[in-house]
Amino acid sequence: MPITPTPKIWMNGDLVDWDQAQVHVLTHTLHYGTGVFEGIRAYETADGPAIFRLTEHIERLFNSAKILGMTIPYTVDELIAATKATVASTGLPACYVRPLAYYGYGEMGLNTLPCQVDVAIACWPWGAYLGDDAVAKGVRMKISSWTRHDHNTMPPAAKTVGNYVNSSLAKVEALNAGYEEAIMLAPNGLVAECTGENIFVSRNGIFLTPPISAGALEGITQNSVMRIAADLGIDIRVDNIARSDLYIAEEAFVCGTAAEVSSVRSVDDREIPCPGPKTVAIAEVYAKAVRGEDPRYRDWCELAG
Ligand code: PPE
Repeated sequence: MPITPTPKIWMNGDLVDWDQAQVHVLTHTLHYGTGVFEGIRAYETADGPAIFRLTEHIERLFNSAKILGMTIPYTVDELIAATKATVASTGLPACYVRPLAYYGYGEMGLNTLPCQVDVAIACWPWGAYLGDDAVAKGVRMKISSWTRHDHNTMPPAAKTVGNYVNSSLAKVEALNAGYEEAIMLAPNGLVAECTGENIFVSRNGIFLTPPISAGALEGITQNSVMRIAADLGIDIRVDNIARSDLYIAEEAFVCGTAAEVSSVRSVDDREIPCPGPKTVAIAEVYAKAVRGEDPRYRDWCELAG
């Protein structure tokens, strides 16, 4: 998806002009994938742009860094303030936000211990991630031939830059095969997640979403959707899902910051009733919650200004 520039990018403490936010080609992370990142959305609200669950996203960035063994040279509060300043500097009512902590220029080789840690935060307008009207139309999905990382290979719970080679392989394979998104299985064959979303499947009236132990990222949208569903009286649980559960699901959806809530229309050409009534109900409340329109979830919206 093409990027539309915004005026400023935050780099190591300063808001610099978009075109000046450059790195050297010998930046360590560019060679070895040794970075951590986040994906956050700011939504238009009556009180100005509000960044959805910003604190949890920045906390997860620090957890990813901890798993990688990287020390970010800022505090959580400093990066929360920096993210708010960056969003405010765009002048946009809504945008996507990408914080990235990476090993910078100055060291080569696999030893990251002497490397300098740089941090950047960029924003740009980003529309529908899995196509317009993804709740009503639904997404055609394919089980990937690529396996999600094993916990002792590349910890899937950390949002590290290098982890996304696996996601890109799966995404491109699915697109080339005529599908819109891929579902990744863990090394033990159970369902893990999608290339950039968590997955929920309804079986026998109960929605299930795979646990971190199955190779899923601890999704902040996943967490939000579980609270919303529970408040709607929908039975929703974290539990393992087998591939066959997908084929005979009563309804299914995927969710993530970029994708929001998107229905699943089919998996490996097995049709799933779409859009499912519970999916629609959850998506409607989620759309209101992120825009500060539901008082029950107002504390999830952190104003940029
Ligand atoms: N799993 C993966 C692998 C993943 O990348 C994401 C977010 C999620 C689950 C959902 O997590 P959360 O956003 O906290 O609900 N994917 C981000 C990156 C997308 C991209 O193309 O870049 C996102 O949605 O921002």
